Amino acid sequence: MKITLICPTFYTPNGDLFRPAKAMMPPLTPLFLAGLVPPRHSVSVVDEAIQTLNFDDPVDLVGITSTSINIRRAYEIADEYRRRGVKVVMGGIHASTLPEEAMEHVDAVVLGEAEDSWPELLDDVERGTLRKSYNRPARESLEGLPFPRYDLIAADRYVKLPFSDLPLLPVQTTRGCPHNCDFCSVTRFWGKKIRFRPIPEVVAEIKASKGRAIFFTDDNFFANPKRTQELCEALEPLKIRFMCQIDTTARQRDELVRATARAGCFMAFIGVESLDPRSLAEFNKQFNKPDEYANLIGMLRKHSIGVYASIMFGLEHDDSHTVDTTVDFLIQNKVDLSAFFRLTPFPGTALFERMKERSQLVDNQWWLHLGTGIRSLVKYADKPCISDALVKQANKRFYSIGSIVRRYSRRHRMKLIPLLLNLNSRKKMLSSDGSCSF
Ligand code: B12
Ligand code: SF4
Repeated sequence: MKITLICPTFYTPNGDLFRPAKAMMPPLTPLFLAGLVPPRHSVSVVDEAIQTLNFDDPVDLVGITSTSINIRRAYEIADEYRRRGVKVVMGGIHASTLPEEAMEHVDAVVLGEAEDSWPELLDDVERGTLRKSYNRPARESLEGLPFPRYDLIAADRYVKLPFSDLPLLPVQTTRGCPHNCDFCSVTRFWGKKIRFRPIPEVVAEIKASKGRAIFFTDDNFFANPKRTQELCEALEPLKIRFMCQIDTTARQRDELVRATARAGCFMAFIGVESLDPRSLAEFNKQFNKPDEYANLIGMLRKHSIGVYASIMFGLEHDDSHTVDTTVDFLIQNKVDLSAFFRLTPFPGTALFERMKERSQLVDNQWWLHLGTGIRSLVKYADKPCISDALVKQANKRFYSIGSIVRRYSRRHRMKLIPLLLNLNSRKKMLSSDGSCSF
């Protein structure tokens, strides 16, 4: 069979499809699913953000991965292939959360983790016995997962960092997160219990990829300090540079941060979310302690690890003053990069249920209407929610030339990388009028 695996792009608030000249990183999901396809089939991968889909290319089966951000586009693609008589299947976090909705657009939905159901589905397609849905239990052990097919990426369409011939490559070493922040889909989907891939397999995968720049997609790279320490020791000889995602409790882990830096970490993505304890309480993220953010940032800088802060605006008490206080803090503390998001109630999360119950959703199916004029996804009884305007305000200040210069920290081990990434973010921000990136 000829199989095409697609990661759809998404609609920006301005109604355009997101299509950067170059993307930061190839999507892991289709590469990983391609790795699970038996060699008797031929398989290709399309990252629609940087590649154009040709619906006329002959194909027997199309597999689409979905999030709530790209689902509108995902359904359009599915509808178009089915109109042409091609079988289409879908999986991923959105289709798993709302399988009935997805079934309207595809021949089969794969719920949850697909290590066992995807090969089963492929056999069924060959036999002509495709079912409407597949839902095999998640594997307890992550031993023996196939390596993602990094050979299938259009490498020249991604930003290259100066120290690597290949783009930043996504690698997953764990699944699950022990926390349960109420806006996040992770714990519900992957579970609270962390499952680990064997370290030798992670090392072998990185070696086989030939990548020197890695993004560890684990939700929480520090979730199990002992294991992270071991992983870092095993990574050190590979001489890679990597980014990872950690939570703010890293402030208590100086030794681990040191080991992570030695292993090659140059940037940590951190779910800071807010400086306001009221927001953190609403998000069920009280383990974030705003009083200790500065220490954490200082500690990471001491070890030459850059900070990429993720911030969210749009709760009822957020206003333009909140943005100013937050951006002042980020500039004063020389935070290297920030992603500002509008409050987004993803279906299946506690946040979504709460806002729905309080009639605070602008649209109960906002994901189907992204890019059709919706600016903020939530509303409040006595005032409009201005999250989109707050995001714009934050982007404009944080990515102003003055701010970039003030934040530029010579102690950073990769010196030029934060500067390049800032200029890239500034370019993106200017071309999108500072709006949220989805
Ligand atoms: C790494 C990551 C990123 C990276 C992307 C890296 C990359 N290029 O690969 C970056 C940092 C760029 C990113 C950005 C964003 N992300 Co993100 N990201 C993740 C993260 C941590 C891991 C994704 C991953 O690689 N998983 C590994 C793969 C193998 O797992 P998987 O996709 O779930 O696939 C498995 C199954 O779902 C299934 N499957 C999936 N698709 C299909 C398709 C078929 C046909 C089949 C058979 C099976 C199948 O099979 C796979 C194997 O079991 C997830 C959280 C998580 N743990 O999943 C969030 C997550 C996907 N991101 C999320 C969000 C919201 C975003 C952003 C909008 C920013 C934000 N607000 O946080 C942006 C949007 C980017 C975009 N263009 O869409 C949300 C999505 C929520 C939702 N309901 O849609 C998640 C779930 C995190 C969360 N907070 O809840 N992200
Ligand atoms: S936001 Fe981060 S820390 Fe919170 S549940 Fe999601 S992955 Fe875990």
